[in-house]
Amino acid sequence: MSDLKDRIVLITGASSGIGAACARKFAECGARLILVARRKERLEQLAADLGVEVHLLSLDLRDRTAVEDSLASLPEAWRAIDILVNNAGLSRGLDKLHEGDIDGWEEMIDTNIKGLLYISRAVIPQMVNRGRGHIINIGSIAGHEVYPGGNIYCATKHAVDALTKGMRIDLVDTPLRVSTVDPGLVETEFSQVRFNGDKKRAESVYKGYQPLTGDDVAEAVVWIADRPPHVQIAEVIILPTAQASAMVVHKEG
Ligand code: NDP
Ligand code: 8X3
Repeated sequence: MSDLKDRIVLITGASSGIGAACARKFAECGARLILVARRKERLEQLAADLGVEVHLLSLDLRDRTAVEDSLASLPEAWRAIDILVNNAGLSRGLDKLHEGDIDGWEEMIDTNIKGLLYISRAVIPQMVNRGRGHIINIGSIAGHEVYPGGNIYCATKHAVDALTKGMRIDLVDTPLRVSTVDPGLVETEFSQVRFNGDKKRAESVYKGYQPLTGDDVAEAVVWIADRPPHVQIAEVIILPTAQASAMVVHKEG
C-alpha cells in the first residue's frame, strides 16, 4: 500500500492540465486533497470524480490577503498539510521583451513567483513545526534555458529554480524535503493561455510529435512524493522523446 494514503496534499492550479492530473494520481493513492484554483466549477467537477476526501479553495494566488486568510481559516481537519505541489502558473505571449505586454509580464510574475511564495510562506511553517512535509515545485525546461520570446516566462521559471534551491538550503536542518519537476512540452491549456485563446496557434505547438501529457508529469510528482523519508529527489527534468532541448523538437510532417 502507498505511503501516501490519508496524507494531505495541497495542489495549486488543480483545475486543469498538470495540476488536475496530480489530483487524480494522488487520489488513486488514497491521499486527501486540498485543490486550489480560481475556477470553482472546474474544481467541483474534478472533485466529484476523485472518490477521496477533498477540500476546495477557490482562490487567486496573486491575492496575498486571500491566500493568507484561506490558509489561516482551513478547518482543523485540513491543517496538517503533508505535501505542497506548487503547480499553478502561466505564460503570456512570445513577444520580444522591448515589444512585450507589461500586463502579461505582471500576470506571470505575480502568479509564477509571488503566488508560489505567498502559499509557500503560509504552508511551510506548520510543516516545520510538525517536523514533516514535502514541497514539490513545478518548474520547467524554461527554468534551465531561455528561448526566443521566452524572456519573462523563462525568468519566472529560473526564479522557481532559485526558490527551490533556496528552500532546500533553508530547510536542510529539518526533515522536510524540497523537489522540482521541470517538464518540456506538455499538452494542456498552457498554450491556449499563452496565445490568449488562439486555439489554432496553441494546437500547432503540439503537432508533428507526441508531447507529454499531464499524467506523465503527475506520475513523476507522485513517485517523488512516495520515496522513503530519507530520500529527497532534488530535480526531475522530463521531456517528450522528440524534444532534446527547449528549442530542439523533432516534428514530422
Ligand atoms: P494549464 O493552463 O492547463 O493549468 C494552469 C493552472 O494554473 C490552472 O489550473 C489555473 O487555474 C491555475 N492558475 C493560473 N493562474 C492562477 C492564479 N492566479 N491563481 C490560482 N490558480 C491559477 O497549464 P499547465 O497544467 O500546463 O501548467 C501547470 C504548470 O506547469 C505551470 O506552472 C506551467 O508553467 C508549468 N509547465 C507547463 C508546461 C507545458 O508545456 N504545459 C511545461 C513546463 C512547465 P484557474 O485558471 O482556474 O485559476
Ligand atoms: C512550458 C514549456 O517550452 O513553453 O514551460 O517553456 S515551454
